[in-house]
Amino acid sequence: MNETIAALSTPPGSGGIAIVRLSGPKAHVIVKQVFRPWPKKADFFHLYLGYFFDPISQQNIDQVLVTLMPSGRSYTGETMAEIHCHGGSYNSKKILTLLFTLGAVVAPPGEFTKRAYLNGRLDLTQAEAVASLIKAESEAGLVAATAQLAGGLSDCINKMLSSIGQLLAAVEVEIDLLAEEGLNYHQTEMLAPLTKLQKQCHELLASYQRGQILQTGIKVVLAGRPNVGKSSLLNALLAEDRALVSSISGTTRDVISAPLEIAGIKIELSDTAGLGQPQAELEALGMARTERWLEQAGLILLVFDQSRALNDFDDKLYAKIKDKPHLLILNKTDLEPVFTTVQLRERFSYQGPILGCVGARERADISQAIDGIAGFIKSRTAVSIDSVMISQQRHFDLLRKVSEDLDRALLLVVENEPLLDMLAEELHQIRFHLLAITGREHDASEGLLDIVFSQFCVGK
Ligand SMILES: Nc1nc2c(ncn2[C@@H]2O[C@H](COP(=O)(O)OP(=O)(O)OP(=O)(O)O)[C@@H](O)[C@H]2O)c(=O)[nH]1
Ligand SMILES: [Mg+2]
Repeated sequence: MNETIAALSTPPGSGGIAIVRLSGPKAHVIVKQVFRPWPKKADFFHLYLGYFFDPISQQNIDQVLVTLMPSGRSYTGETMAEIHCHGGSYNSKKILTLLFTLGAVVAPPGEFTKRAYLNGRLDLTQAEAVASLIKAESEAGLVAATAQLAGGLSDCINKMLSSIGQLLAAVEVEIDLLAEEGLNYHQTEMLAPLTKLQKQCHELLASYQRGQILQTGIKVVLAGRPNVGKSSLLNALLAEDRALVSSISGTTRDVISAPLEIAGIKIELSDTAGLGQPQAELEALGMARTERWLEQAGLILLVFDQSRALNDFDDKLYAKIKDKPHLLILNKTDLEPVFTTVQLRERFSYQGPILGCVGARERADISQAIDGIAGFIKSRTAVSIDSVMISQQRHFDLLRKVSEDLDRALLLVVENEPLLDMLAEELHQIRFHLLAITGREHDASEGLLDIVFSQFCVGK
C-alpha cells in the first residue's frame, strides 16, 4: 500500500465538475507540483482555489479547487488530496495523466475503500455498505445501506462477540483451574447467554430476506390463464403501453419485464404468457418460459377474469404457485361477474386479499393492485428505525455457521459431564465466524488474550 493511487471519483463524461482523488504517501507532494498558487500555510480540509499547472508545457490547464487531508483523518486513512476540476472527459483525463507522470498509479476498482478497510477506517460490513449505497436504486435500499454504513450491523456483531468472549474466557479459565481445584463449572450461567445468542442469530438470519428485498428489490410476476388481462395490467401499472394487448388468446409469448417502484422498493414487474391449452408450438414455448419465471418470483400476482368461468387450468395453476408468495387479482370488474369472491376463496382455500381491478386502458383502475403490492412489501420489509438486518449472502452464510456452532455448544452445555475442551473449541469457532463477518478473523487470537487475562484477579 505504499503506492499513491489516483482516480476519477465522479462518472466519466461531461458534467459541471469532476473530482480526481489521490491517496498515498506522495499525494500532497504530487499535488504541490501541479497546483498554483500553493497556499503559504496549506491547512487540511480547506478548499483552495487556483490553477492546475502542467509542469511539462508550463501552462495552466484548468481552474480547480484543491483540498488536502492528513493520514489518519481521511476516508482511506492515508494522506489524501482531492482536485475538483471542470467536468469533461478530456480535461479530467489530462489531469489524471499528468498525475500519473508525476508518480501516482491507477487505482483499481474499490481500491480507496479497500485501503479504508485495511487501515481500520471501516470494517468489512461498512465497506460492503458503501458498495450497496452507491448501487442503491430505491429509497428503502438507500436507508438500509446507510444504516449498515453507520455501523448498525457491526455494533450488533460486536455485542455478540463480547458475550462469546466472556463465555470463552470463563471456559478457558475453568480448564486451567480444573487440574488444581476441581470442576467449578456453572451450567446455568452458560445456558442463558448461549440461548440469547442463538435467538439473536436467528433474528439476523430471518432479516436476510427483508434486507435482500430492500437492497435488490423484488421480482413480481403477473400470471394467469390467457386473455384474463395480464398485459393490460402491466401497462396500467407502468402507465405506458409496454406490452401488446389483444382480445386474441395467447397474445403474449415472451416474458416482458420492466422496472417500477412501489412503497419505496424497486420492483421488476414481468408479464408472462397465459397458462392454458396451447394452440400452437410457439404458445407452448411461451408457457414453458412462464413456468421458469414463476420459479424465481418474489411475488406472484395471479390474475382472473371475473366475466369468465373458472376451469381446471385455474386449479392447476393455483396448485403450482400456492406455496409461493402470491396475491389474487380479480380483473375485468367492469363486466358482469360469473363467480363471486367467496367462491374464489373457497375453491382455492385462499385467505389473503383479493384485489379488484380494471386493466382495460381507457377505464383502468388499479388502485387495489398497487395497495395490495405495497401491503405485501411492507409486511415483508417492516423494520423499526434501528432494527439491524443483513442483506449480503456472505453474512447469511457466516451466521448460519454461527447458528450451527451454537446448536452444538448448547448440546454440550446441557450434558451432565460437560466436555470443556470441546465446548471451548465450539466457542472459538463461533467467535471466528462472527469476526469474519466484520473482516477481523485475523484478530481471533490477539483480542482473546486480553479478554482471558482480564478474567484473572490481580496477582494470580
Ligand atoms: N372489459 C375489460 N376488458 C379488459 C380488461 N382488462 C383487459 N381487457 C381486455 O381483455 C383482452 C385481453 O387482454 P390482455 O391484457 O391482452 O390479456 P393477457 O392476459 O395478457 O392475454 P395473453 O397475453 O393472451 O395471455 C383485451 O381485449 C383487453 O382489452 C378489463 O379490466 N375490462
Ligand atoms: Mg398478454
